[in-house]
Amino acid sequence: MNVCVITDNQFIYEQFLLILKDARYQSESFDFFSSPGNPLRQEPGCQIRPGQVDLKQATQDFFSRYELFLSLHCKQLFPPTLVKNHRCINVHPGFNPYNRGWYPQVFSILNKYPAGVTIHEIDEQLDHGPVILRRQVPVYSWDTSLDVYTRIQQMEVELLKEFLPVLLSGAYRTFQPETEGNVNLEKDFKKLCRLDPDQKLTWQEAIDFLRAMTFQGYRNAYFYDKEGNKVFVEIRLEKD
Ligand code: 0FX
Repeated sequence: MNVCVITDNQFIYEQFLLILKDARYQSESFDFFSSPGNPLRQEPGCQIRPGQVDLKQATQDFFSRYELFLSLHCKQLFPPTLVKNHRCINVHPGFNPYNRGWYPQVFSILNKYPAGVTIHEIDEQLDHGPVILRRQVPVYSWDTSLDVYTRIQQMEVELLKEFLPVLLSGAYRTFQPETEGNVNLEKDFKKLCRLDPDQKLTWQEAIDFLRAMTFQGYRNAYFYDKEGNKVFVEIRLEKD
């Protein structure tokens, strides 16, 4: 079977290549793409050369080459012609229907909705279609966004390892999530980043806010001091 894998996430890409080394997948054909402007690093010694695809510009001819489209953190919304006429599956780093959209674990730390992984068929709305499977991951009081995200990525890899044969064959039942849930966009995250030094919070709210925004390698939360300096803030938590 011909599978089109579209991913903008280097870690998931590399892990997926490892999964595909299993003998069960040797007779299947996987093509890899990322979104324009976001090239994947080619793995040393790996024959697979990832391409880039702009799904808005892609032709019917391109779509008809594949029997399955797999989004492993693809940053593009799949167009209606694609999702209506082809089987499309999304691996999403959130527990649908809660905090669909951008950076789910950040919002789960803040609003206490479940965090986890959802593998679902793609429809025209963001992280919305019928659920094939989903798993929750715990969020501890000492977790930062990075800690929860790392747990989520491990869970994504575990689920792909276990269920890829079923995803490929289509031998699964789906269910509709219990509610429409809620969606967060990139702009919602960006808005959160700017702290208001005069905002009144409890300690618990302040700690939860800062740990939701702490992800080593990214400068997220910031404030402007009286002199106009922009100052980034993160938190370190240590469980006894
Ligand atoms: O690939 P991904 O983990 O996932 C994102 C969306 O959250 C997801 O819902 C969507 N399906 C997918 C296509 O794109 O995103 P990322 O690799 O850009 O970021 C990973 C984490 O890094 C994120 O959860 C929080 C953290 N991060 C990222 C950026 C860019 C920050 O804390 N600050 C940032 O500025």
